[in-house]
Amino acid sequence: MKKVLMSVAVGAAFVMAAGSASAQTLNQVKSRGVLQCGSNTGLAGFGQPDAQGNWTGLDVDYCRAVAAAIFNDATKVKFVPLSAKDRFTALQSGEVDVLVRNTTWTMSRDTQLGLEFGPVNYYDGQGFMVRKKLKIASAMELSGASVCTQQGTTTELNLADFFRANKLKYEVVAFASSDETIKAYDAGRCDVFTTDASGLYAERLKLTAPDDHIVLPEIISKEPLGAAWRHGDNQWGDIVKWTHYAMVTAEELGVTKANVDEMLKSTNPDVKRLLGTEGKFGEAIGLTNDWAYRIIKHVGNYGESFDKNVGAGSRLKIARGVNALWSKGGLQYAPPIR
Ligand SMILES: N[C@@H](CCC(=O)N[C@@H](CS)C(=O)NCC(=O)O)C(=O)O
Repeated sequence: MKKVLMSVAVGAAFVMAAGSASAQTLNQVKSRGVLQCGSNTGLAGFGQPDAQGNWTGLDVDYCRAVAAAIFNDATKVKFVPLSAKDRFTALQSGEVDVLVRNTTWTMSRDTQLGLEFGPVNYYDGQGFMVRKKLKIASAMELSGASVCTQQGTTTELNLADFFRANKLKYEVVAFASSDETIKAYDAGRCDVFTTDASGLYAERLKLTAPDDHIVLPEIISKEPLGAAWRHGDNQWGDIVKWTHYAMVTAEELGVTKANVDEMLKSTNPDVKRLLGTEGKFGEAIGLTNDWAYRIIKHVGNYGESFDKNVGAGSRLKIARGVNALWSKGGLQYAPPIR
């Protein structure tokens, strides 16, 4: 009996310890009154500021959704632009509360940097872009090419793997920022530009003559892009995770920015649990029970954000593909809210 009580006590202490450590980021964000979100320095569709400093993008919407859930105000976000090399240090040091910056979830990043990775908000893979005039149809024809890429990315590593595995010669021309990389490619300092496929479409828009370039058919890696936060802050992690899942669930249930108020009257139990008209799911993650209502009201569901930022309603016009809902043949799948 004593033994049982002991283990209960140890269990309770553990829960409390985890609870207090975990509430740390949420408390900091609440007392600061603003979420600090690690962002791209400027990648169309994912995260970039306009001339007035208004940020847009799929990653930006994710951060806005977290802010909406906490503050009922999607504008309470400070976007902190981070280069590929600096992004993890900024998160580790506490400069940002969360990193949503087209960042690939890899085992080493997840297990060796004191970080935690969350749901994949965009399933990507690495590709290549070349000038049409080179008349190259496949990456297998790239032997001897010079390749422009960015330091501190998975891109650099995959590039080396691909050329080595296929016994192709190449020369890397690596830069610290995406601007330098794409400018060097545009200026003809390298034959090939490589990054995540989504990034190829986004960066192509910056070229002097975008139509003079083609994206080759090969996708050489898996790039699951998602959010990251500090390891150990589990409650904060729950908020970041469930924000994405709420957006996916809303899409699945047909709850949109436009109809969310109407949906408050829904008798569908799944909709009721999502919007907090039934259950205490928000309180369980340190928020209010209308947390997901706030997300949908201020930001919209996942499909709406995808279409507007990277999909049919955007300049990038990327197909939903593997980022479609699981029920439509894609990989976006949210665990049930119950
Ligand atoms: N997903 C890859 C690549 C991410 C990445 O940093 N891509 C570049 C090229 S598209 C970028 O966004 N650069 C913007 C910057 O450094 O400001 C990773 O996590 O390493």
